[in-house]
Amino acid sequence: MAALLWSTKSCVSIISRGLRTYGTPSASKAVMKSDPLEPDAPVVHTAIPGPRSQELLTELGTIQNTGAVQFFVDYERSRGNYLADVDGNVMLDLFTQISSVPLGYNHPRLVKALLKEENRATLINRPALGVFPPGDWSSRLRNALLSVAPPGLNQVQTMACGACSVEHSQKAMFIAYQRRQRGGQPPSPEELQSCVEGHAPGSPNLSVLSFTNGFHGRTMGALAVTHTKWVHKLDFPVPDWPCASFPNLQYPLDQFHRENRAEEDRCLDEVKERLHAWEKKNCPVAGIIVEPIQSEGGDNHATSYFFQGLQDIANDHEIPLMLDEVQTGCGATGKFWAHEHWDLKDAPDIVCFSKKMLTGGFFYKDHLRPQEAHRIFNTWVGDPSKMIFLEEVVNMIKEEGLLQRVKDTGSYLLSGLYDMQTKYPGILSKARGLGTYCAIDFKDADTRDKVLNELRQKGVHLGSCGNCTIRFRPTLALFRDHVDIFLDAFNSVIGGLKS
Ligand code: PSZ
Repeated sequence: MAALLWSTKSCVSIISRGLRTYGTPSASKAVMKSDPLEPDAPVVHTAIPGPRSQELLTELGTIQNTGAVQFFVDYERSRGNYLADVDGNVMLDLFTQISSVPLGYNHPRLVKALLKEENRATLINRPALGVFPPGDWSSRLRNALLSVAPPGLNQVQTMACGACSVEHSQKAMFIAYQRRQRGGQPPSPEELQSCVEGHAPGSPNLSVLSFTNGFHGRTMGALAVTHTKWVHKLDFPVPDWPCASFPNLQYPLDQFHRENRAEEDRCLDEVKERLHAWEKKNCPVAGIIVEPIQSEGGDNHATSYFFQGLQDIANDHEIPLMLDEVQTGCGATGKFWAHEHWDLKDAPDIVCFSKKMLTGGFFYKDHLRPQEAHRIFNTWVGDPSKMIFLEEVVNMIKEEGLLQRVKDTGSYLLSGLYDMQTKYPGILSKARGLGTYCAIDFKDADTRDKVLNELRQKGVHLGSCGNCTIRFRPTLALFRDHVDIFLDAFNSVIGGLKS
């Protein structure tokens, strides 16, 4: 059954969109793919979610809230860029588990690594890495993580998930801030006692500066710097920490240079103002956190000028600049780390990762390394089994030149999106992207949601973000042929809206 499904030939015809013709893969043309067993095209038999998904939803609903569940997946039969559901539908997946599948489902390289005898103990046993690491732990860290460390950063800490990585990065900044305040002296007995009770001086009044529309995770420290939807924040107490405006730019960025420069200057001034204001409130800022491209908040970009300016401000105040690359990291922008696009004078102080990196964690500069044991710590502090797969992913990226692939496919996708917004100006706007990390806005949220649903019924799965945006978060192994399948479906859905 699975083999039959995977060999299904494309049934999508070549459609002219008036501006440009996209050829979809057909029996006569070899479909480009990184995994030979990937299907050639979507196959849809039922509505999505189908009857089996509905049944499973009812069953799961007796145990927990299922309001967010879209459909149930058959991970056994999902392959490459295609996600199979439990009703036998196969979708081109441009959202990939909220941006967290680097190579595709059941990639043969990962399956091979899974089956290797020498990996067995690492896959079965999950150690408390901070206290009982396996003998090969530092070589695994070097081969997988350090081989792709952002230039200038040579320290790394693994963690379980994105929020956990952000949370512990914040702690690293607070520890470093207080160490400097003490001028190299050890903490006083009073500090050691008062921190346990949750009072000053051991629990100091410190803050982290973040940005409007930023998203950094749902644990309490990460949530304190998250400013997206009410559903993330309602009912939770948060500290009074400073938040500055993230630039609200016009796209394409290079056509609005003057306006965008003025907007970025305004935001940078706001950052300086907030730093002073919180210093005056006796709640100084210990670090700045920002996403290279705000993702949950709506795929909001800023230019190199903004990030360079932010780094200058952080340096002037002698506080770290922490980049949350949980979603942007691992190649999707066409560089391994999104911040490599900006030509920063110096490396950022901290770079958090998770999602496509398969393990959470953060890279950091020497001066942020805690001096005492057990300061940045928990039971697992990561998972060595993820390092086996990450090493394969990193090797694949290098061997198959996937960053170049992302650039090529991404520029093709973006030009397709430009064409579509020219063709449907009342519906679509603000096509934008770096690599395949692309997005486009709709005239309103209802239209966006309707289009996402109709695309899914045609076997193309995408995600939303912000108020009225769809975002592309495909694997790094996406080819132009996949983009053609999307563009054909997109054109037909949007064309249908108009009539
Ligand atoms: O609804 C949610 O909780 C979602 S939807 C997408 C995310 C979370 N992204 C996670 C994320 C992120 O995009 C950035 C930039 N930083 C931190 C996080 C948190 O990562 P996790 O979800 O692994 O805790």
